[in-house]
Amino acid sequence: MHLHKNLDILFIVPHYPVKNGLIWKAIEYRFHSPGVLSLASYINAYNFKAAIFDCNLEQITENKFTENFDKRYADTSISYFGISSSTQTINQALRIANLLKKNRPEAKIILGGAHPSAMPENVLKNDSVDIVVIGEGEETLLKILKGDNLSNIRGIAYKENERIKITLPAERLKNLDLLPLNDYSLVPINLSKPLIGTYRKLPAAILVTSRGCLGTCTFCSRVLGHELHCMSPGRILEEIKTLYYHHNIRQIIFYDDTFISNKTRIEEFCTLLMQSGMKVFWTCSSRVDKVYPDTLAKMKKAGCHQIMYGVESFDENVLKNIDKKITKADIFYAITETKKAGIEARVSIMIGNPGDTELILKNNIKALKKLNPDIIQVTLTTPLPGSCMFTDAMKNNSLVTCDWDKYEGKDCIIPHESLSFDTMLRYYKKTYISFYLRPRFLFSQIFKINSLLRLQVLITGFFSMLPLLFKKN
Ligand code: B12
Ligand code: SF4
Repeated sequence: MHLHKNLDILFIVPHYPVKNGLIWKAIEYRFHSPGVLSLASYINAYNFKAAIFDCNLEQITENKFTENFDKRYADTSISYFGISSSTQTINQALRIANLLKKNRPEAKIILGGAHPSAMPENVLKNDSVDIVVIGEGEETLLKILKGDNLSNIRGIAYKENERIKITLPAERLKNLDLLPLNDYSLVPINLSKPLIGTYRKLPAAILVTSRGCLGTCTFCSRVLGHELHCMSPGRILEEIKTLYYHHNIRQIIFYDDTFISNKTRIEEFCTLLMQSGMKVFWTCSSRVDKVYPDTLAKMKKAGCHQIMYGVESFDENVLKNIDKKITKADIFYAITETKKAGIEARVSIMIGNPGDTELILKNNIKALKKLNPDIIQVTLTTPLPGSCMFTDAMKNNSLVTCDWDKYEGKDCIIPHESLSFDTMLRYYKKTYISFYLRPRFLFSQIFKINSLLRLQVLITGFFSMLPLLFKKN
């Protein structure tokens, strides 16, 4: 990592503390922020000096922030601080902003990322925040650093004479290949730690190769909007080459919302990766309605070993209510074909969507057992800022709390029309336990043990279930 005496901008990614309870305590993961890395690489390419202080990747908790910040940056002059935040870290991000404003009053503080993009006015109410960047940040931030008049910069919210002004939305970047390659030396990439069960080889890193999603799911916070822009297969390969040859990365976790939405792009990528001779394992996410057996076969050959599918529910009515635009038949087809191709299927399921009943939740468990994916991930429906569900709940005054620390799927945020929160929690545990602790699943896992890593996955997975069995929450 480079330490400079003068920085035009220091990006800060707050630490995301995994709270006690539910299943997350047992299965930790951490990665760099692809958005912040892209911003810093872009800004540096324009001859400004940007650095990243990624407290999440480095596991620097809030109470250790000042000590670590001073150690690195006490003698560095910094013109701008750029803090990236989700809803779950916004309270901490604002406390950090207050601290920096007090100690470095001459520096300007900019916030960006999922939460500030969804709630710019709310974030700007904090006295320490000078500017909020809404949505994709590269071009907007460059204009700020160049000193353009704020009123002429699209895609920001700022204060003028105590009043908050929001400019017109920024135009989206149409060609992601024009962005400079990510400069991975800006982050300690080797500290990345993937979720247990989602990798075959270490070290691992994440990569995002597209921006935006054409989907309209009501629970999803769409930071970069509905337009979908993708890097070309060649560009993806260039990113992987840097990770592979300069940072020794052997596992890539694609964090695109829907990596395989474009059949031609993905197939070309697979061909290029196979021709390159690099031996990398990789995983990605997809919608269930974008699955083709011939593409899956190519993906498997090129090193893909797991696909995460946003299933959410097996009930057609609930799927309609959340505007998922998929059917039960799509789900069964995608998971079956994925397994047939020799790729693991990881499935996400939600509890507490509009229309859910106890019977539906029971049927979801039955369907999961029948379909038998390799990994399931259960979440309690949480209306995240930036999602339609959140906007509707605001309009209807049905939010139980606006304490953002509670928006991590552990607390009741909107009352459900028929299920109590306790019932939802009960089904959360029941889904995990009845899926993972059934003999068929356990036996199949024992037979899959062909390496130390597999054994570790099984043991960690088993122990992560114990709190669900014995603890009240
Ligand atoms: C990769 C990813 C992760 C990674 C990395 C997170 C990170 N710090 O970036 C990991 C796996 C660690 C992660 C974890 C979580 N994530 Co996440 N994650 C994503 C994902 C899939 C892609 C983000 C991404 O890299 N996009 C590509 C880049 C280029 O875009 P970007 O990040 O938005 O960055 C651009 C702009 O936002 C802006 N920008 C961002 N930061 C800043 C800062 C400044 C100063 C400026 C000027 C601009 C700016 O410029 C960037 C470049 O254009 C998004 C979904 C999505 N499509 O956005 C969810 C998403 C961001 N995650 C989400 C959630 C809920 C979580 C978790 C809580 C999940 C969990 N239960 O554990 C945790 C907590 C994260 C945290 N640290 O707070 C939600 C956040 C919703 C919200 N309202 O806050 C999202 C939007 C998913 C969703 N659709 O609901 N996540
Ligand atoms: S849940 Fe997935 S498919 Fe739906 S809008 Fe969000 S990213 Fe797109």
